Formats: sequence, structure tokens, C-alpha cells
Amino acid sequence: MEKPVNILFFTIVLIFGLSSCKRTGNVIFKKSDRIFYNQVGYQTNAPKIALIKTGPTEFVVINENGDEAMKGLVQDGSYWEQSGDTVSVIDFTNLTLPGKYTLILPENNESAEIIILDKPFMELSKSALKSFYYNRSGTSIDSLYGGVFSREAGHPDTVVFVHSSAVSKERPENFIISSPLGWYDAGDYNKYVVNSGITTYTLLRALVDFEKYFEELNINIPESNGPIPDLLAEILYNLRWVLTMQDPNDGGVYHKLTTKQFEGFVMPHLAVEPRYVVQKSTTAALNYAALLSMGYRTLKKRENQLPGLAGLCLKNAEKAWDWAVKNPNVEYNQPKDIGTGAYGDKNFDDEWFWCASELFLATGKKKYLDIIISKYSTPQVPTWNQTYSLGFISLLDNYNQLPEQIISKNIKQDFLNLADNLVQISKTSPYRVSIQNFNWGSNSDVANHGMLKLFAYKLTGNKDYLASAISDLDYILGRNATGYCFVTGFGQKKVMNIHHRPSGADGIVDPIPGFLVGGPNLAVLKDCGPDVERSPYPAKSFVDLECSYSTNEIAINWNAPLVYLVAGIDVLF
Ligand code: 9MR
Repeated sequence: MEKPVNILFFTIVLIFGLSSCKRTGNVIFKKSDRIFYNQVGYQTNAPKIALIKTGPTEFVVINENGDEAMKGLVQDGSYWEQSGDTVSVIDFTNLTLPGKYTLILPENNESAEIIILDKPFMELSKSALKSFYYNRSGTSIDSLYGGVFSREAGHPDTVVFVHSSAVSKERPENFIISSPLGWYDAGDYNKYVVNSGITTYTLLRALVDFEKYFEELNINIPESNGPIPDLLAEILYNLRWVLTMQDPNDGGVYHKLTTKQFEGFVMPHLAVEPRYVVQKSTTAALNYAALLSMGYRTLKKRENQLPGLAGLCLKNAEKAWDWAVKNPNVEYNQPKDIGTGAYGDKNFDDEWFWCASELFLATGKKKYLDIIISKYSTPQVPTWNQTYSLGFISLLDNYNQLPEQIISKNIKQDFLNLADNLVQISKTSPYRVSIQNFNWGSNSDVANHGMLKLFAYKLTGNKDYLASAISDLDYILGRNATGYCFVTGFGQKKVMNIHHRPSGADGIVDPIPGFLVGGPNLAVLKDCGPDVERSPYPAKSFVDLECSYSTNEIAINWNAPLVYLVAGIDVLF
């Protein structure tokens, strides 16, 4: 049943300010915690959906002048076993005039602030990319670029020891190598080849797929206003580190560069434990070679600006491939004295496929084509240990040049089946998302879903993919079962206490902005000790506490698909 809306009443409300709690006469509008919505903004021409926990049946939207802009009925929703709650749908897609609005549930006197803009994501896009700059090892962050988040340099990594697990004839135990630059992996200060591979590939993908956008995107880093796009400058900061992780004597690649144990929550320059390169592995070699081959293809167009770099990438990539061929089953086994991230993986088929795809595109050699064919399998959502879809995307981006052997595998349809399945799930999901399993870093799965959908849109022009990708971003920005906007520095219900050493140690209340936190999952329920309760429902099992490394850490491989998703939506919609 609809109630009449008193425009004058809303005007008075607005004049007195609609902040977190508003009083007019004897009516109070309080900031609602039952409304889940995109807290950064809705795009004027996109679908606009908010969710509410069941109860209210009608909604009203008023504009900044206090005029009613829209009213409507709440649509019935359904129960989500992942969150343990039932949510109903508020659809205000028809509101297409840019502006700041207040969404009101008149029956409950609750409200939420909504923003509608043609381009609501520009700051988010810059910030998501700039988080990589803030996570650079071996450099200070000057206040010119970092403002209050300026800091001293840490981890020069010019003196790195060869760990006993990584010795060779030429490089005995404690042999010293130099392995500077690169990004810290996450909330810790270590650098891992496997995770860096998917991350840097995803960013290169963004550069290739949205070239013009990134030609113009200035994120105020030391390289800004130079000859290459800021995104590429950021990528090169890590790529140059990756190159140092190969042993030039045999082509093998160290799995990681790390302290023996995680360091404390201190600033980078105070975290000075010795650093080691640890064990060569097949996955590290294949990741390295895949990334550098993609790097070769991207950089060779810039030979004038970066002379010799593309060629070096390809030469080293082929050398790493040859090592992997001679050492096809070297699994990473964490040595007893090392306690940092393992990024261990028992199945290498996807890495072989991805790497062969990249090297085939780079060289056209038959030996790589043979591996593409022999390792072919249907793609899955990408993660650090599942890289099939990265090979698919690279191949599909060059579809017209592919040989019949690959085309006849049905490569395009296999990829679209993955994207179609994700879209289908999101259409029936109560939260309008494709995620069904909440793993460690679940938010990055959502971002990767969005990335796959955007790529499917680029292949087909079917707008269903776009709408579903926007829905993924809505989830990340607050339309999720926790109500948090999961990117630091953004939203109304902000994440504040991320598991990120610089953010924890810098003495500044706000975390460093632009980071996507891992998000809800049931992996390590007691990372904050026995007294911190987490929801038994996977989609709600999240706490904004620094101790919660399993839900509230940040990581480069989580931010990279966010960069892709936000840029893609900005460009494509
Ligand atoms: O993202 C990784 C997740 O898939 C694993 O389950 C988890 C435990 O092994 O490790 C995560 O990666 C962490 C890495 O090992 C060390 N740096 C921080 C990463 C994010 O938590």
C-alpha cells in the first residue's frame, strides 16, 4: 500500500541537513543499515539496484532540493543461503538525472545517500591503480605523490641471499644477488613470482584492452607526464623486478623473495630482516615466461621509448620455458625455516597452457602450439593458481590470427560458456552476483567475474555482460551482505582497519586508499583469536579488524581485476 509523500516535509528535512541522523519535528530519518547499495555511485545510463533486508514495501527518492524524484514499490526478493538473509530489490534505474539523492524508506524512517553521475568511477579508478604505487618496495613515497601517506623507502633488495633450497653450482647458499623494485605482495612485505604473474598480466590486459583510457589516466606518480602511460610505468616497476628472479645460469626462476618469517606491523624501512630467494619451481618459471611474453608483445610497440626491453623479456621467457621443459614437475615445497606465503600448486596444466599460449602468440613456434593443444581444457575463473582463462583471453584477443587447430577446439564458445554461466547465476542470485563459493580473497573472485564479463562483451557486443559486470562492481562498493564498501577510502561504511603493514604502522587513522580487501569467507575463522565472532554465513563472515588477515588483508592480485573492472565500465558503458 502506498502512502502519499509530503514534499514540503522532505524539503524541511533537507534544509536541516540529511546526514547520518535527521530530525524534523517528531520524525527521525536515520542512516539505514538495512539498505545495501553502491556507495560510490551509479552510472546515469546503467541499471541501478539497491537491496534491503525485508520489511519495507515502498521507497521514495528525493533530490537535493527536497523534491520527490521517484517513488516505487520494493520488489520481492529471495533468501540467499550464503548470507542467511532475504533481501528485496529497490530498482531506480529510471532515475537518470545526475545528482545527489536520498533514498528513503518512509515506513521505517530510514535513509541512504545515493549518487548518480555520468562517470562516477574516475577517482576510484585512479585510486585502485595508485595502490600499486603505494605498495612499491625499494622507494620512498614523496608527499608530492603520497600526501599524508608519504613514507621512507624500505627493502632495497640489493642484497638478497640465495636460500639453501635454491642453491646451484654457480650460486651456492648465501650467494648474494640484487633483486630490487617490484610491489609488496599484500599486507606483507614479500614478493612472490606466481602471484605477481597473474597481477601484472591483468594490468597489462587493462592497458591493451583500454589503451586510450590509460594513455590519459594520470595518477600523480613520479613517472606521470612522462612518455609512457602511468599504468605502464607502474607495470614496469614490477616487471623489472620479475626479470631479476631468473637465475641466468640455467633459466630457472625463484619462487619468491622473502624474509624467513613475516615481519611485524612496522613501516617498510624498519622491517630489515634478511631477505632470501627461495626454491626454483615449475609454476614460477611458467608464470614468469607467460608474463614476460605478454610483456614482449605489449612493449615491442614501444621499442623507441624502451629500447631492448621487449627483446630481453622474450629471450628470458624462452629460457625459463626451456628450464620448465627440463624440470616439468618441480612443485614448490615450503622449506622448514620459511613461514611466509607459499603460493604452492600441485596442478601445472593451466600454467603450461597459459604460458604456451603467450609464447605461441609471441613467436608462432610449433612447439608452443603443441602444448596449447595437449593441455587444452575449458577455462575457469582466474586466480593465482588457475590460469587457463588468461591463456584463453590472450588467444581470443588474436582470434583472427589463430590456426585452425586452436579454433576447432571451440575456444570462443568455451570462453563464452564460462561468461554466460556467470551471467546466468547473477540473474537469479538474490544479491545479483555470480559468486557462489566464498574463498580467501572472495572479493577478487567478484572482480574477476566482472573482468571476464567485460571481455565477453568486447567479443560479442552483448550488453547483458556489461549489466552483470556493473552488478559485480555494485557488490564490491557496498551492495553486499556486510554493507561495507570494500575499497579503502571510498563509501559511507568504510573499511578502516586493513591487514596492511604500512597502513597499520603509519600512525594515520585512515588506511592507504584504493585497496580492495579480501572479503568474506570461512577460511580462518579465528585469525583474531577466540573472542572475535564471525558470522557462520560465508557471505557475511568478515570483520574490519587488522588481525583478520583472512578477510581484511589486501593483495596485488585482488586489486588488479578491480583496476580492469572499473576502467572497463568507465570505457565501455
Ligand atoms: O591469496 C592467497 C589465498 O588464496 C591462500 O588461500 C592464502 C593461504 O595460503 O594465501 C593467500 O595469499 C597470501 C600470501 O600467501 C602471502 N601474502 C598475502 C596473501 C594474501 O593473504
